[in-house]
Amino acid sequence: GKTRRDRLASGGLPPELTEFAEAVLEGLSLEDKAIPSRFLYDARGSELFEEITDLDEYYPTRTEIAILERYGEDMSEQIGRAEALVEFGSGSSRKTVLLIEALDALKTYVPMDIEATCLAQAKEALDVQFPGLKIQPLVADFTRPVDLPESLSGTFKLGFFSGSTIGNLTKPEARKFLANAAKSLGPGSAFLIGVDLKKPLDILLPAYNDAKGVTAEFNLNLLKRINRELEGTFDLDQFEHDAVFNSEHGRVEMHLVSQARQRVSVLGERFDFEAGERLHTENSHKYTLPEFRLLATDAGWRHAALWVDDGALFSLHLLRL
Ligand code: AVI
Repeated sequence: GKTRRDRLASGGLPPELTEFAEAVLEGLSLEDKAIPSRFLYDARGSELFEEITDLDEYYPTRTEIAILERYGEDMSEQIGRAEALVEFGSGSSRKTVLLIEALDALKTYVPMDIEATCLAQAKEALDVQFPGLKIQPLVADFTRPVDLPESLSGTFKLGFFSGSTIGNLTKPEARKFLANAAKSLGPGSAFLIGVDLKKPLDILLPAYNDAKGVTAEFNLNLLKRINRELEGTFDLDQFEHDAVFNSEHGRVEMHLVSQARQRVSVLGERFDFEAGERLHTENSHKYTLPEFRLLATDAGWRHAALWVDDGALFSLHLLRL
């Protein structure tokens, strides 16, 4: 029989939308409705996430930057004379700049992303600031093993994965990601990775449910995107943002809660929501220091060093192969 993907492909949907369409139709058909969080980041979603990083309640970005500013020299010493910096996901250039400035022997910067536009922006921002640095953007899905440019073979490479984006992966996905990164970077390399820490809920939950409602808008934007791109009929007033801590899995979860019994259609398929029924849209895992150490060593890395802010909100881990 024809798979949903075949039907979508023959239905005249542009190829870049089939992955989204398939994920949404599958996710809404589940007993516990859920859509993978990577689909939160359309142009508007990325803009809203940038806004989130400036919120008073959202401590991770500013804390990670503060750790890089305070300990950059020590990090550089501990890391050693890295010649190439390979960034997983072109993150905020502010963090990258701090790291580049601290690494004295750096010759090449390789920002990696699935989105070519993010990479062009990253290159533009850094070309001017670091004229001596060779910038080699790489369009790749970094959750899989990646072939790095031939010119990097034999050089001392440092991987960088900031922002606790690893927290948006489930534990098995995170382990797989770390193992794949080890394969991509190869023997002798190092990996610097930002990880958000477990903490009291009165700090954790407001970070995902801010007073201004920016996170709510970020979450609801997923429904807007479905309406726009997939002929969705979601009534945005009939869904409410909620963020909860799932202590069994050690993660903050974002949900959209149906405010009434209602029926929604997406690409002509109908989905029913009970009043109070939840659509799960994101996981953001939080680790204790030993939990992350164990995850990294399970994935084949050696844990080499660690930096944490005074409030123990956020951590940066240096791993080696
Ligand atoms: C990108 N990622 C690390 C953010 C987080 O904290 O999990 C995304 C986010 N979701 C809600 N607020 C921020």
